Amino acid sequence: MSSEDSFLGIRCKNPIWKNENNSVRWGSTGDIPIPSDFDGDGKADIAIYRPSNGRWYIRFSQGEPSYLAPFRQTEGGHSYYAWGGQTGDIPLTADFDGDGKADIAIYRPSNNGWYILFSDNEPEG
Ligand SMILES: [Ca+2]
Ligand SMILES: [Ca+2]
Repeated sequence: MSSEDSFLGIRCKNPIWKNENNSVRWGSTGDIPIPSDFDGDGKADIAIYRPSNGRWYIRFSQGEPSYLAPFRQTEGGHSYYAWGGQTGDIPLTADFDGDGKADIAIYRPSNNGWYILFSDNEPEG
């Protein structure tokens, strides 16, 4: 593939495919891919949710948004955000607060609960 090959049918000058297989390694067995635009730059960010430990691993297209920074944890050199993690939790993303940035959420079927990490929790000032 050339540097201008298409991604999902859209011509792009800077494709995300990086290695010799024209792919990016992001995730592991059992992970759920759930891309969304978390940083609000208009480009979807590669993200996976790991059901076994409730961790979200996100590769931002622009950079870590400030609303997620306080939730960042690191283990083994990998940054993640802990949200969910109970057996049966269903990860999902949507812009619930309408600020243009995807919000991280979990739906918990056992109690019909929605747990949403709103992106408009930006620090004041
Ligand atoms: Ca983005
Ligand atoms: Ca939002």
